[in-house]
Amino acid sequence: QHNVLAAGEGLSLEGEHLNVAKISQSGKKQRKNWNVMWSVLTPGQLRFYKEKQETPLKPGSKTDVVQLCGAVIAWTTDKSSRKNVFQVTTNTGSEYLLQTDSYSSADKWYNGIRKAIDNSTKL
Ligand code: I3S
Repeated sequence: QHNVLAAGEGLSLEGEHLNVAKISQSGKKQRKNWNVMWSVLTPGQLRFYKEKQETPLKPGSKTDVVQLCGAVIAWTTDKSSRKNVFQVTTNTGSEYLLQTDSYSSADKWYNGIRKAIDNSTKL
C-alpha cells in the first residue's frame, strides 16, 4: 500500500528563531546552554543556523544539522523550567530541547517535526 503524500507537504517550516539547547551529543550528556537559533525544517532534516543568512557550507559554520530519520520527539516539563519545551532525540543519541514562548509557534514546530520524523522514518 502506498501512502500518498504530495512532495514535502506539511514537512517544511522555513525560518523562525527558536531557543535551542543541545543536552546530549552521541549519548554523552552536555551542559545545558540555550541559544537562539534560526531554525529551518526540511523533509528529512532540522537545521539550526546561528545567523539568518548563514550559508550551510561556510567554513567555521555553527550550523547544526539534525537528521530526523529514526528520531523521537516528545513534550517535556521536567528538563527545563521554561514553558512549551519539547525534546528531539536522534537515532545517534543526540538530544535537543526546543522552546519558544508562543504556544502556537511551539505547537506548529512540534507537529511539523513529528510529521517529518514519521515520513523520513518510513522511507
Ligand atoms: O537544568 P538547569 O541546569 O536548571 O538549566 C539552566 C541552566 O542551563 C542555566 O545555565 P547555567 O547553568 O549556566 O546557569 C540556564 O541559564 C537556565 O536557563 C537553565 O534553566 P532553564 O529552566 O531555563 O532551562
